[in-house]
Parts: sequence; structure tokens; C-alpha cells
Amino acid sequence: MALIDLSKREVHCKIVYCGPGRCGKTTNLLSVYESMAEKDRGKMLTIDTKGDRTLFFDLLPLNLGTIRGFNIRIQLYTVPGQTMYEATRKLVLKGVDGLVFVADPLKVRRQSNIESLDDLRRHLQDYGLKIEKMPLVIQYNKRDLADTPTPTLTIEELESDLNDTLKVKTFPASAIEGVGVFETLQEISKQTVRYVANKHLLADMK
Ligand SMILES: Nc1nc2c(ncn2[C@@H]2O[C@H](COP(=O)(O)OP(=O)(O)OP(=O)(O)O)[C@@H](O)[C@H]2O)c(=O)[nH]1
Ligand SMILES: [Mg+2]
Repeated sequence: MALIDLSKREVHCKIVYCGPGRCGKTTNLLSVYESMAEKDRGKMLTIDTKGDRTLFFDLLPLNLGTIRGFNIRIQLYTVPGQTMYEATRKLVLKGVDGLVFVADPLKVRRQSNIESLDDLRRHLQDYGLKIEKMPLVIQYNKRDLADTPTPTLTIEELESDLNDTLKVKTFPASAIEGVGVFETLQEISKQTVRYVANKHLLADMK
């Protein structure tokens, strides 16, 4: 998917937001869409949605400005989190350059987070990719619920469930309030552009 167009001096990268159903992937993209200036964002495409459940994917193209004279163009995707849409998730992951794993803090979703991360690892493997080698950040979403009676997991519990071995950068967030959304995007964009640039540099040297 990643493409470096030397004639247009453009870098194109694909970043996919993953995570269990209802963790807040679509809400992240909506928050990014609302906070970006019109000139830097394309149309947000929401392909096949029932209520607030994504059945296929969301797509938001962004222009993140220039790095060393290259225009950085990023496409943000979300997968459908519901377990039964496994085949679609795999399809959306094809050609991924960077990943955001959005974790749900609800205690009842503890196992769903773990299974969703395993599902992601497996799909990447099928595409010949190792999760440990990919640009990846974890977002601990819905932190606003920690101040409510809703039973939620602590950051420490989520860390131990999801990031014990990966040890990637993590961001507390409340996508619905627009908190932590930009920080998550900024870090994954930085990692992804570096990864794509290195990959092309190595390919050129072969
Ligand atoms: N309290 C709270 N609710 C949130 C937050 N982010 C999302 N939600 C709510 O969680 C529900 C699911 O959010 P979505 O963004 O549709 O979740 P999704 O991950 O795209 O779900 P699927 O498309 O089914 O995979 C919605 O009702 C959102 O309003 C958050 O930070 N805090
Ligand atoms: Mg969705």
C-alpha cells in the first residue's frame, strides 16, 4: 500500500485502527475529521454501517504536511470490530503500514480486547508481517468512564493484558471528548512514515 511517488514528491501510507467491537475506532476517526482543517482532510467515507456498528470500514484521507520536501498523505481506516466480520477485517488490513490498537476499558470486554489483539496478530502473520516489527501504538480509550460507576479496568490491568510483551507506546484517551486522539495519531504517523521511508530505502539499495 505504501507508495513513494518521486515525481510528485508524495508519500502515501495506510494506517488501520483495530480493536474489539464498540471500543471507539470510528469515534477516533470522527474526532480527527472534526479537528482537522478542511484543506488537510478529504471526505470521511463510512462504508456500510448499521446503527453505529461498522460493517465494512471507515476511511479518512489526510494530508499531514511535508517532511524533507515530501507531501505526507495518510489514509486512516477502521476495521469492523465485531467477531463475525473476521474476513472483512483481514481484507481491510491488506497493505497496512501502521496500526492503532484501541482498547476498551469496560471490565466485561477484558477478554474481547485480548482476543482482538490475537486476531490482529494472526491476520498480520497471514500477510507475512510480524506485529512486533510493525509501527503500532495502543490507545486506552474511554478514560472518562473511570470517573463513573461503570466497572472499568485500570491502565495497569490493560498494560498487563495487552502490552506486557509488545511494550509499545500507549496513550490514554477519551475519543468522544477528543482527548488523546491527536497524540495517538501524531505518534503512529511519525512511526509509520519512518517505517515506510526505511522500507523503500532498503528496497532501493538491493
Ligand atoms: N464514554 C465513552 N464512550 C465512547 C468513547 N469512544 C467511543 N465511545 C462510544 O462507544 C460506542 C462505540 O463507538 P464506535 O466508535 O462506534 O466503536 P467502533 O470501535 O467503531 O465499533 P465497531 O464499528 O462495531 O467495531 C459509541 O456509542 C461511542 O459513542 C469514549 O472515549 N468514551
Ligand atoms: Mg466502527
